[in-house]
Amino acid sequence: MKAAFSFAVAAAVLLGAAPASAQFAKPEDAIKYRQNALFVMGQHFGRLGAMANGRAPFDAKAAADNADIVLTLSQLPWAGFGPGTDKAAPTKAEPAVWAEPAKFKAASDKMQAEVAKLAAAAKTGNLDNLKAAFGPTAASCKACHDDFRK
Ligand code: ASC
Repeated sequence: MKAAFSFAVAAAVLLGAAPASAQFAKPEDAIKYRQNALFVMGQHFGRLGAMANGRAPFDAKAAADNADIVLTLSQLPWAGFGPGTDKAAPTKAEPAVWAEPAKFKAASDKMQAEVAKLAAAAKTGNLDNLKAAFGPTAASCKACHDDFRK
């Protein structure tokens, strides 16, 4: 039992340390994965934006639900930017993603931090809180796109 547990922990540690590309059968799959995660995230983020900007009526439950979806999705794309996924399929990702990994990680961390605040704001059920958190989150999306997306 103890040995089996140790083995499981060791396997988990090894898997965690493996390159992100190892999670995908082919580099094209990693590209598709990150693009689709970002696309779905954009759809749900857009619904929040419509409420924050008065283009759609504020619905507190929908806002909280959409923000939670964005929060989950915000954690996914990064595994799809592993080694060898820079040009295996059409992509708008700039070479800087792989040339400046620390800067890219900082940008993705910043976005996830803003999204976490957005989700907390949405849970308050207060439109003003949603509005206040939406702008900085959109700015964190844009900052990453400016530097890392064609
Ligand atoms: C969106 C979306 C993005 C961001 C970005 C913010 O709704 O799909 O990528 O907002 O445009 O500047």
